[in-house]
Amino acid sequence: MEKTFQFEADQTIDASNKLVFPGGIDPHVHLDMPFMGTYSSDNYETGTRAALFGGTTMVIDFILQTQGKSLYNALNEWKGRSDGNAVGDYSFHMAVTDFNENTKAEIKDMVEKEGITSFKTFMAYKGALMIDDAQMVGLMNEVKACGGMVTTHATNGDMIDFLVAKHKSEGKLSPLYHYISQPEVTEAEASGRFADMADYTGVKGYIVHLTCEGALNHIRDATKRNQKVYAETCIQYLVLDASLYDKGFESAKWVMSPPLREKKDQDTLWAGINQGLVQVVATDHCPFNWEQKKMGENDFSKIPNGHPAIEHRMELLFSEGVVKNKISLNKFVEVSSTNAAKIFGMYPQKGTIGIGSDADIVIFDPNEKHTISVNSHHMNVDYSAYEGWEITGKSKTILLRGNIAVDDNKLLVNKGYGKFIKRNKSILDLK
Ligand code: DUC
Ligand code: ZN
Ligand code: ZN
Repeated sequence: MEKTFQFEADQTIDASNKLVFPGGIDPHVHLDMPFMGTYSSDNYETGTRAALFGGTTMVIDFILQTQGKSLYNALNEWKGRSDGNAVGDYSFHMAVTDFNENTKAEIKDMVEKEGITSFKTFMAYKGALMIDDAQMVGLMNEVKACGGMVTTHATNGDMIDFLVAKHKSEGKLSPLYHYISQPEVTEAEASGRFADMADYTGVKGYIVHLTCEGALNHIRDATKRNQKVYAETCIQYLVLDASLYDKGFESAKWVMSPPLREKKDQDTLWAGINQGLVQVVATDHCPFNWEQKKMGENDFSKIPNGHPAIEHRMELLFSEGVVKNKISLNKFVEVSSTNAAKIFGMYPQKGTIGIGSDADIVIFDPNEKHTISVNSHHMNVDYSAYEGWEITGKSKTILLRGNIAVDDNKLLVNKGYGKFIKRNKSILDLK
């Protein structure tokens, strides 16, 4: 017999004419991250607060191991910046930048004691973050044995370094050459190589910030041999394109890696979402103030990579995706929340509305129009990458673990309310 539950609510929220969906999960953000000689400008407080205003109730940040040091050393460093500071919920991926016998011995504890079940790798950024293929295969074997997942920034670091050096030697120093130094083939090649290594080792694999047709074709090829490689794109790759690199130094606002691509890649990515090849839309939120971007005024390779988007992901995806009939409302919920919860081992605590779940809920006005601007956003960054964009649809009331966190543009919870979420192993029965 089906059970029925009856509760007397202590508070009733009128959601008539609104949509109600699970709190957004952004599994790719960089808060307070030491990177390229500076720190990303949103910390755990400002970043998770801005996320909440936009309907994202949980983020997953990246711990970066320092080469030569342990994973636990990095975990403690990241806890020092995050503990007690977040407004919204968060978790960590562990980026393994130096895989060796000592690191190998720490993987099991990360999964079983710390609830960190996904391990990020960089196939680029040689000298600081990149691991080679021998380390990659070794890490994959160990992570598979522990029941975790390996994720990757899939671009060919050596090819990119060659192109960066070439352009610099030719005196080509503007932000445009950041884009020209990372052509589609650099991402396609690395994506295919990663998929092949994941297939060989049998580990669960996930490609972060996939941007282009060439890379997506490797995901499609993997499915033909019955291998599921999960793929995430980011909101900017769906709605912005490389014509933004034609603005002189102003283009530094959109210097990120991988760079923005072509219109044809946007079409490919929307199709990839609808075909179930791309399961997640994240942000790679990594903001830098203009003074920080100016570190690369005379040399594109010194521009800190990254752009601000944590606050706008849900509303941009709704406005550009659902309102413009590129994706259905159900697909919107899957790629903005539910799939990330399943892939990263948080379902059904997160990513759904149901009895026993965390009651992370967005009440959303699908008709409200508003304009994105640096003057009204909540991110700690002094420009907007989407200045003047007109949006249809607004996150109005946001509940986090059953409490109203944001109501009509007012924050009702404090720094420290955000909780670290220990994660389980991945559930891979995505529909
Ligand atoms: N790409 C970025 O643009 N920023 C942070 C790291 C990355 O891979
Ligand atoms: Zn990356
Ligand atoms: Zn990133």
